[in-house]
Amino acid sequence: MPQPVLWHIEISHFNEKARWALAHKRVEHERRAPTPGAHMVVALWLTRGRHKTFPLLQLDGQAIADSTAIIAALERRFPEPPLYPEDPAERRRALELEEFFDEELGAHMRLLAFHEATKDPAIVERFTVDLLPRALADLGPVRAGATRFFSTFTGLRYGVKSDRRAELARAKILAAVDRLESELGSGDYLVGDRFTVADLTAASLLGPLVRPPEGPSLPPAPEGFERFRAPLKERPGYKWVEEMFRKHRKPAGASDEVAVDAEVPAG
Ligand SMILES: N[C@@H](CCC(=O)N[C@@H](CS)C(=O)NCC(=O)O)C(=O)O
Repeated sequence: MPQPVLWHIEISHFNEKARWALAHKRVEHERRAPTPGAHMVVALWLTRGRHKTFPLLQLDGQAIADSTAIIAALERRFPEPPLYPEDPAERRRALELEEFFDEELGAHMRLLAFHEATKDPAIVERFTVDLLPRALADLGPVRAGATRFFSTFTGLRYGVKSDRRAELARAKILAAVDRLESELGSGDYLVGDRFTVADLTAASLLGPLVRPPEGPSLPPAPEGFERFRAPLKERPGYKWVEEMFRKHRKPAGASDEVAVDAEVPAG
């Protein structure tokens, strides 16, 4: 069987979920990172038009989109070490928490980060340049075009310019931190006494807020985002995310990072 291939976006927290699951299970794999924007064409191509988001995992001849489906497939194919609890009631709860953080936190975190970033041209440029292939990033007109593309794309696709949506995103992130802390109580983990998919999901999706060193490398936080996160640093939920990354985010088992530009893959 060929090695699994993870198609991903380096800075993205939904993508970090899939990378973390692969690392946890020590699955050797290859990684490919097309330029964001172009990634939607790749996703549509690989899934025959069914999905347009990354992460996407090619595993045993199948193209699996969505971080939740990817973790489910990895759990079946590489059961050890498990991310799902064995006990059926605990498993249900872990999957419910995964869904809660996916639906109620993930997109809001992205929206707020982009909302604050698009107010700061220097950060947008730095961010865009990090995403471009090296040879292109050095060309002034390409940088300028890509920076404009980033602002337009995130504005149209995610509505990041809206102050009302940003306000909702702040409320949703705070509600997710509240829920995290109340679910944890005095325990170390969300479900039972072991690290599960629930912990992995909450920690990955809060990653952009906490910016732990073990997580993806991110451009400097925009000023508005920094103002939002600063008072949260003393919260138990924030410290818990730091601890999850420190204890459980093993380095990648990726054998290879293959830079892929806008080309559509074969197969
Ligand atoms: N629920 C999906 C969300 C993934 C997602 O939103 N990925 C973004 C990057 S962070 C993407 O590919 N966006 C393209 C689009 O929304 O069309 C998952 O868990 O994988």
